[in-house]
Amino acid sequence: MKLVYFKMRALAEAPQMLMRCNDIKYEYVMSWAHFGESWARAKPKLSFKQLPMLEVNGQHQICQSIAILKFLENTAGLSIADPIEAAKADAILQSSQELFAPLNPTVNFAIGDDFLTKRDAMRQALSTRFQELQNCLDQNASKFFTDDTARAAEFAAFHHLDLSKKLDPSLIKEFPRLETFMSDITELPKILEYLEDRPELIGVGEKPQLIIDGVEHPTGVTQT
Ligand SMILES: N[C@@H](CCC(=O)N[C@@H](CS)C(=O)NCC(=O)O)C(=O)O
Repeated sequence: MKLVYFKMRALAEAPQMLMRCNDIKYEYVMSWAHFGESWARAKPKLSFKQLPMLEVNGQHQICQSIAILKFLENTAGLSIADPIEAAKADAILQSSQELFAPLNPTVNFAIGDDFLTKRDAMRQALSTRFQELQNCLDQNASKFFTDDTARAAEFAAFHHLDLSKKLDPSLIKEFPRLETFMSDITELPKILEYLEDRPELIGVGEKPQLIIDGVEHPTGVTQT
């Protein structure tokens, strides 16, 4: 499988965590390397004109992060048999992914006063959704949302909670159950290894860059 994306810490995180944790082999490919042209030229040819995209067997292209995560969940044999429980898990997945904007673009790209304004404007909405996610965890006695298995919903929630620490590390501290959830995720096989190996995101709010193979690159959709 090929996961095609950009220089960002955003919608490619949860799929990668799910794949690493479940021994699904994949290659992470930058859009310009995959398409052999700039993103501006490749974009109009894509079905939904955005990334990430998962390419399977060199012939199937799956776009939309939730569809990618659900496909990977199925591939890993993690589907929830009970339709009610499955639908509830999907609701949590969708609610987690709704944290994407403005959190992810702000952390990856905003600088200076723009960063500070966006950070302060989104605080309340983030806290509300964090509380809702914490309530879901409080509804059962297991480690994760459905049981003790991490699936798409868990990896998506983890990513956004983790990214919020780059926006404002104090936010998550009001939610002890979410902190326990995050620490349980990091104890899963290969996850710590993934978190330590992935490109480091530095300069948030000032000059956001990803350190890829030891080299600092500005975040974005253009080749550097
Ligand atoms: N609903 C889509 C959103 C995808 C999205 O916003 N992708 C952004 C990067 S995170 C993108 O492709 N940006 C470049 C562009 O829109 O031209 C999903 O969940 O996959």
